[in-house]
Amino acid sequence: MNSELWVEERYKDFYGTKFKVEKVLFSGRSDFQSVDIVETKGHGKMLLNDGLVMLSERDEFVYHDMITHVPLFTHPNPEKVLIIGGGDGGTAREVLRHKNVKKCDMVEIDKMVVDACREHIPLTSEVFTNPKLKIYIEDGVKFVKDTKEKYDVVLVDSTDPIGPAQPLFNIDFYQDVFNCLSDDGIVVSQGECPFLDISMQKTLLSILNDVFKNVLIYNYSNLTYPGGLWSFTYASKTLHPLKDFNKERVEASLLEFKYYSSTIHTAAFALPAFMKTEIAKFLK
Ligand code: AG3
Repeated sequence: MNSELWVEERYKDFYGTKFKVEKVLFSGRSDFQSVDIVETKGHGKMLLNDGLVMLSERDEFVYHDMITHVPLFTHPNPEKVLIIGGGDGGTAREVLRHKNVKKCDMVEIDKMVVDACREHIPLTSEVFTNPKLKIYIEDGVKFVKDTKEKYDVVLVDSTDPIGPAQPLFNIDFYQDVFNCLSDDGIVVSQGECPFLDISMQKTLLSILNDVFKNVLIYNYSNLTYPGGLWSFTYASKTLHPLKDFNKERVEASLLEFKYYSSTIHTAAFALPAFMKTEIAKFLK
């Protein structure tokens, strides 16, 4: 009998990725989803929500660099940042490396994710003690509807468009995001895998198109999400991520990165032909 323990992410009903597990560190079920943290053999600790891989210690830097630094180096002076989701802390950690940022609000619907990551994944959650970070355990959809605050950048660090994150892939949500952004505000959102879910990308881009002036999509490659190539959508009121990007600001920041660079920033917007063909009419 094979006593080895593996965790398998099943993506929809046709694809799976498997990781060898050394130890289960946390396993719970919240009001919203199942939350598991496992120690894997090849990828360090791994967080799964509803059986979908959210992060591994081995490659979380790719996602967190790319969701954060592309908009924060496009905006000339990002002072207020809002994260919707992101309960592991990785996005907040990268946001708060930017010296201009005075305040970062993180709105995570699921307290269990925050608590389990605080206990088991300090690599991302150590930022929770940063005084510039305020964590709201609340529904992000309601938060953006109710807030009177204006943010320079909103980062939608969500799970897939199933389960608790589903309302985040909706036009009402993005209209409220628009309203809580400053006049030169930017929103970047988790945009799924172009190989596996281009129809979801079309939906998200067409919603953004109805609301924002600039709408683009950019890619990054990662190690643990199904399909390897993943994307973020970029939408803004005024600022263009290539035309308004000043790469001197990256060098002047003196920050060091494991994935992002000023060259990657620009290159990430170069789309493979199959993506262009499929989604050209949704880009501005
Ligand atoms: N957010 C989830 C990205 C989507 C992963 N999807 C999947 N494995 N099917 C990542 C949270 C990191 N802060």
